[in-house]
Amino acid sequence: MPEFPRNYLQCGRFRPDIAAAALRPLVMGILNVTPDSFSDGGQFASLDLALSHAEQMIADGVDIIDIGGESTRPGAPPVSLDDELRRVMPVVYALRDCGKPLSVDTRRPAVMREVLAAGADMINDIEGFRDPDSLAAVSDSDCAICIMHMQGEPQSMQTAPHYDDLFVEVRDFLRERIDQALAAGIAAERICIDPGYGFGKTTEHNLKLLAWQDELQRVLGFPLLAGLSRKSTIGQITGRPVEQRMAGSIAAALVAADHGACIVRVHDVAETVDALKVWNAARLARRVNTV
Ligand code: 7PJ
Repeated sequence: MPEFPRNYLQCGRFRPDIAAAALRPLVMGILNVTPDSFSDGGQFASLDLALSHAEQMIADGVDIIDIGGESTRPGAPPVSLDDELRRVMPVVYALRDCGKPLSVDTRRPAVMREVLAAGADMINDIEGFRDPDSLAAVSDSDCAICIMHMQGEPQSMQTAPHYDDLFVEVRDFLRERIDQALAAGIAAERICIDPGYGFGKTTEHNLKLLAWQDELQRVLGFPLLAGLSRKSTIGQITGRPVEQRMAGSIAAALVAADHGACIVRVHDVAETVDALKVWNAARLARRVNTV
């Protein structure tokens, strides 16, 4: 078990436990806010859909809700600042008292500031807070931050990912961003890290990183978040389209848990929570040799 700055993650109004040997990883549920239609009817429909999805995730045992208003899938078209705010803000306002920490998946400092003012508890930035203004946007709050590694840009990152030394490059990038965050006054207990599965990585890169994940977490000393749910690596291994990747994604979440992940980011909350409960019960029994 790695040594973390604290046995909890400081996450805005919440302090979820991490790093206790008896715990399963926290489950972060992905709440994608669907693009607004131009009519008001469409806007309300997409908000309603997002809220009922969130309610279902809460009933299913989600630990953190990750709200995203910008698709960062490889090749996805860019979303304007106004559109991102229009998608995300109503969801943050509607869910702020839902009892679960709210994370927002965004790369824009302006969005970070708005959602934190509205009560968000965590900022999940796939760029690892490389925008010079992004650390300033989060430093005055006590939100958690997830620092993710990405090679290249979403538009082109999957074209020909290449590393001279995968582990060293991901580790050094994360270490540099952690140091910048600490220098900006962000307390260590607010930080978690993410190898960024699928972000400028082939299936082989992803599988190697997954195998090295515990080592990455141990040498950097910060809790690790793993996001493999429905990604193309699952598709490549199983031969399944994105709508049929649940079983593969659950298997990936269990492997990530086995390799020490403190948080898993998933679409299928109920199924992943059940799978992790079984994994955890079996794992804990394995430690007890007196029965
Ligand atoms: C991730 C993410 C991930 C973190 C996305 C998708 C693409 N944030 N946002 N880690 N992936 N921290 O879900 O397929 O892996 S968007």
